[in-house]
Amino acid sequence: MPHTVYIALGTNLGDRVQNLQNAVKLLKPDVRLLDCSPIYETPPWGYLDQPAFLNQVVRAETDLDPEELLARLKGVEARMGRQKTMLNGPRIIDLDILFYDDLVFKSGNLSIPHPRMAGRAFVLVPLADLAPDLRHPASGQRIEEMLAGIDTTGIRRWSDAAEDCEVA
Ligand code: PH2
Ligand code: MG
Ligand code: MG
Repeated sequence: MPHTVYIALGTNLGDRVQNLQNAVKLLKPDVRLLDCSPIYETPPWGYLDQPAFLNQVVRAETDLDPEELLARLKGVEARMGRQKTMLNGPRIIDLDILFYDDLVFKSGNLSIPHPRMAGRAFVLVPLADLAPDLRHPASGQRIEEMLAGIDTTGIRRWSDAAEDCEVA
């Protein structure tokens, strides 16, 4: 049985729309796209002195296990030329696993669900478009509820829903 996963994409260098599209293409065929959120432009979070991001969330299915999926995401980041810079700094592409079925999992280098998604409007806004009723498997909160208390100042929709989402 394939696993349903949610992946957050972020980029703030170069041709940002192209970066999002390339990342999704490079994930195939191991990671098959089911649906995409609209793209949002979001103010930088964590480290402020850098360009605005484009963020998107996709739902996909895969037969990879969580560690294999992480390795696959890191491989795509590397192929796209991502350089190791500072924490929360500028990047061509960042690919993060948000959810993997309703798995709660922690190893040395991977935590699922993504441990820092709760406070991050740039993740929760697109995720709420895609899956408002999805429940966080540890807290039981729906995504819409997680978003309710969050400051979304400066976030604006960049593209209409999933215009570039080529579902497999
Ligand atoms: N990613 C970060 C740090 N800050 N800010 C925005 N707006 N979007 C991101 O994807 C982002 C960020 C680290 O992964
Ligand atoms: Mg990230
Ligand atoms: Mg990351």
